[in-house]
Amino acid sequence: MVEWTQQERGIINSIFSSLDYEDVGPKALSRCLIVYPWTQRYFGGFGNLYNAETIKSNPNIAAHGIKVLHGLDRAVKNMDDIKGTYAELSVLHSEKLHVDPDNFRLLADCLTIVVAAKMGNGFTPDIQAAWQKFLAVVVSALGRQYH
Ligand code: HEG
Repeated sequence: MVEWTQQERGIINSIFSSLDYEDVGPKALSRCLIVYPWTQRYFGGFGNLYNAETIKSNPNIAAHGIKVLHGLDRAVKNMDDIKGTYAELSVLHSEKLHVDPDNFRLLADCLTIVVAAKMGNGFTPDIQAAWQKFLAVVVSALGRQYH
């Protein structure tokens, strides 16, 4: 089981409490689709993904980016059982959506880059460490139900 220090809990809660979901969610997902174009295959029904500009202005992608971020709220609220919290979501991504679990890390990395860019100097090594630990646990939990 993952152990969290009070400092780590504080950092994760404080990042999420000031997170601009409407800005960060779309930016992170569109960055993932642009930087790793093979991830576009899961979004065939989302409309125009022809190039970086159309991806960035695609309202379905924006909405889904926000939805994914809200999906992370559940992990923040259940930091001591992220695995259990995501059991169902992991099954959905595996069995129904057939999302390659490697992609969770790619999206997590894009999210880190977007958050770091927004926080600037505030994204200290301590904050980065807690943030990346949190995302690593999320990525692992989402990949748990694959077999
Ligand atoms: Mg996934 C649906 C969360 C990574 C592709 N994703 C969803 C949903 C949530 C979610 C909450 C809605 C589930 C529902 O309708 O019950 N996704 C989520 C998280 C992360 C993640 C928290 C990782 C941080 N998803 C992810 C990645 C891909 C992907 C990396 C593909 C590259 N997700 C995906 C697709 C759907 C969801 C295609 C269905 C979208 C739809 O048809 O509306």
